[in-house]
Amino acid sequence: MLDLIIRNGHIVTAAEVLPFGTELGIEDGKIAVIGVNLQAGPKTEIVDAEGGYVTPGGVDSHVHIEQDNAPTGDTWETGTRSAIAGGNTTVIAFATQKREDQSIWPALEAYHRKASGNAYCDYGFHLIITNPSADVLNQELPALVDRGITSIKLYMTYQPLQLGDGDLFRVMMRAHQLGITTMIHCENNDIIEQITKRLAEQGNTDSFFHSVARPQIAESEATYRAICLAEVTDTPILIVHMSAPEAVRHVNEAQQRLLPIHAETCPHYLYLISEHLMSGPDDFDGARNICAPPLRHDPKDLEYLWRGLSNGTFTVVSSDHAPSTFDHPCGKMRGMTAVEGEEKPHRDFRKVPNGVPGVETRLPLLFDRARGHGISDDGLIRISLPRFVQLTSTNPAKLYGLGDRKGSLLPGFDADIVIWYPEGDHYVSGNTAAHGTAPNGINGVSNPQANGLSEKSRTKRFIITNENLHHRIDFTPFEGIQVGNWPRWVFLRGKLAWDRDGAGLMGNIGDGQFIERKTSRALTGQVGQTARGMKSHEWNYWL
Ligand code: DUC
Ligand code: ZN
Repeated sequence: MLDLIIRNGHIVTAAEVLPFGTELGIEDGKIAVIGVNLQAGPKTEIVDAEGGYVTPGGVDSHVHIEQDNAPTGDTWETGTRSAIAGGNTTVIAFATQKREDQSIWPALEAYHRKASGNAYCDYGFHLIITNPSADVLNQELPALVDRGITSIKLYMTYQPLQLGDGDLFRVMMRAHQLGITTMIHCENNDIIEQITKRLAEQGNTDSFFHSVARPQIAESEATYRAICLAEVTDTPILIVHMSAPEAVRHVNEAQQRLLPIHAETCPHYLYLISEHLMSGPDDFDGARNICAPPLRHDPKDLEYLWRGLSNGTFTVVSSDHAPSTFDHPCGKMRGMTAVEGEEKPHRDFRKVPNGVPGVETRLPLLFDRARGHGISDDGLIRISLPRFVQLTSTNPAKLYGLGDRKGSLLPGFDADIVIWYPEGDHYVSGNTAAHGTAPNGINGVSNPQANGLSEKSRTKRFIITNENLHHRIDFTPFEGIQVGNWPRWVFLRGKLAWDRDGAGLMGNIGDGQFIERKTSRALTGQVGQTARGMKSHEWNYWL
């Protein structure tokens, strides 16, 4: 007997938009059947999608939640409720090994403790490795994989986290053996430090100069180096949050040679430019948008990334949700300090925590461009609806070892589902009358904004405003941007977790479960190739 049937929706998969009339049948939290005229039993709840699109729940595979280095950021409670309100049913966050940690386990246990019982959506962890001792690589990493953590992240910048090429090589060789995906933050730290020093000597430390300190070439050089390391160690990598066309060109070239090089970008690199880092004469507002790699200078840079989404260069769009509160002495305003005897406060981008919030806005911002393919009449580059699903859900699930249960609307998969508002002529109203059970509360979460947009929803345009978001951050970098749709209903494993026109958040804190992941699958290129200029037998001498 089906628990739930979703009718009258346009179901979008990673491959196609299914014919209108196709229905989803859900039982015990899983998708049981996809078909037409599904039979309801006496207890089956019917959801009428009213002609709206139906997509898999978002898998945001790059979010920072409650990390030690972001004291003013989101907690697991606030970060995952924001995730759900933006249509995400799974997030993959980070657990960090500190440089002094000889073992990864204490840090990992601590991150588990923070998340357990406090999440509204399902979750996993990537491990950030900063001290790749022989013990960690040989003993602990295989045990980590057995515990369902099958991806690692390495940094080429930030002194407390950065690894040199030798360590990158050693870790990547191990990743190759274990079949796990390595994420890499690619920026050349020395270039950045030298430019930053010179900028400071000339008094150029206002928020805008963050983008000058981290030029495209710093991202591009490190990206090329990471690709070379991946090539010689024959291991799949994902280059996180790419913002520089100069760097993306290296990915393109590597993919043409069928190397397993994956690329990720984020909505802030698709919508914002360095102009958004400028502060006014008396404020430090531009500091809100400080993130690394930085926002780039030219709208053409954004266009290049959109083209990369459309043509398949990028595998994943994540949010890199890494918020810090703006108006807090440990948040973004840490960079603005009063100086005795000086009329104006001193503004210093070097003291500003990097990162912006975005887990809740990722899907609406991408969905807004998910119509057709190529360039539309308004000159904007579009992606297809299936491509939207691939980038935001199916690909991250497959790449990170969730490809047998998340990220696709298929029988046997978790019933993680987003229903969007009907569009155009299909649009009926923003009410929930078609919904079987009346929502009756927010289940313990104070969420006064849940209903805030229901009137606006009738206008078919949604204006992003921080007041209506569910993180605990005092700004969004996307304030004022209009998008054409928003997740109306979100189901987590078959249970209604978000009802935008009803009570908002419907799930309970703790509904989200830690999901053990399998080893990853390369989605681009293939492993088993010999690096350029090497003969295959060379491996035998040193492997
Ligand atoms: N850059 C990072 O490297 N980490 C978090 C946020 C950011 O902008
Ligand atoms: Zn990040």
